[in-house]
Amino acid sequence: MTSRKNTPQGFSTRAIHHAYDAQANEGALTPPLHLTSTFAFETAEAGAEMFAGDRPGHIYSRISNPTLDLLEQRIATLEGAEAGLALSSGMGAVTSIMWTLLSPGDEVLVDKTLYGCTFAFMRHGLQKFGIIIRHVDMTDVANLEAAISEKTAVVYFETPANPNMRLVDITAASKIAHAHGAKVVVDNTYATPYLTRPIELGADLVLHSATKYLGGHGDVVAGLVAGSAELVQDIRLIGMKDMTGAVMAPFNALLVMRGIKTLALRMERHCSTAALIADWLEAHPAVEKVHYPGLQSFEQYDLACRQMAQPGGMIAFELKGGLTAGRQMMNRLQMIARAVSLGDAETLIQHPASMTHSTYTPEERAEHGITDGLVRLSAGLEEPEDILADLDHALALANMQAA
Ligand code: 7XF
Repeated sequence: MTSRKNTPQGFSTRAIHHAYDAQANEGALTPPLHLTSTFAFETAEAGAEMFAGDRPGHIYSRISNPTLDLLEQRIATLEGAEAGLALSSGMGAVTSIMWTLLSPGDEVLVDKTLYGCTFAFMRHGLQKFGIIIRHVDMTDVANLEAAISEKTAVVYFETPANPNMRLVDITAASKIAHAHGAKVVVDNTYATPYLTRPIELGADLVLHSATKYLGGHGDVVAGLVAGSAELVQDIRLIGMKDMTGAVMAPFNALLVMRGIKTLALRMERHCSTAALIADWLEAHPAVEKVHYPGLQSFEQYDLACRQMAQPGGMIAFELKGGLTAGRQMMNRLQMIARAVSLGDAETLIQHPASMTHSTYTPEERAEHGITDGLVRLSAGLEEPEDILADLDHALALANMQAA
């Protein structure tokens, strides 16, 4: 037998074991919860050296904590990055990154479609402080090439984008950004590192709403960042420590680590169920259009095949009867929850125009491709036939109206 000693461990093995030694922790199989705000210094000099950055160790839990440290190492290995950072929420991650990277006068190029609160932060938050925000349709990287200039400090996008599933070619966008000295920040919440690893494709920073697939059970609000050790350290010590204070609680780090242990298994099921639902919806007479990267009708199907290991668990669709039919359908559902968020065990459905993306004005939504009739579904882990049965029952009314 050949020795497997130096073989890099696979995704799930690292998701379960990386950087933790039970024997160094009294044999505890699961990592200890370091429920402490502060850390005692051995001597006054040792404390001073830690504050000066000349000695490793924990000072205070707004800077670092051993429980968070383990989660940070796990997201780093799964994303193929040097370092990770745990934050209180996805928005804590977005804001801590941007406050760290930007100065007044800098320009940020953001994709056309962003999650509602990210959009609000960019447009109404950052812009108030003299940062220039320009939206670019990055589904065609030629638009990015045409828009970028020496003023561009950051290129920011989600892929797939919330809520309409548009994709951005990470490799091509990173090449263009780097040729102009800009940093690339990718929100990888929808894909997770199981399906897409932006750092390996050239991005500088990846962020997650770990509230979603990484936590996976709808019981925690959390954020994660991964990137180079230098950038992540800046975000920790500038953005998170001094500007947002968006620190993750140690207990939440344990919940996210527990979720990550089963990420691969859950993503397999989310993806296979979503593919079934997308096919079923596309064939339904009441359905106008389905946006799912696994469908051959998806405009960026080729890019999806290149960039995503599988097409993911999120589906957006439009009914022939528009908003009215969508609301009727949602109200007739018996098992599927009418709820925002995504990536939970429960199948969730929501209406972006009046919920997650109500931070856009109607004009902005029209301009950014978020139609009033768009419905978003997060495929859960229930038996696929039960999800289809619920949709079938709920769509019967819409079907009658469309006929
Ligand atoms: O601060 P959060 O953990 O809620 O994460 C913010 C966030 C960042 N990026 C993406 C792609 C997201 O989807 C989110 C949160 N989205 C939820 C949703 O779309 O349902 C929030 C419910 S209003």
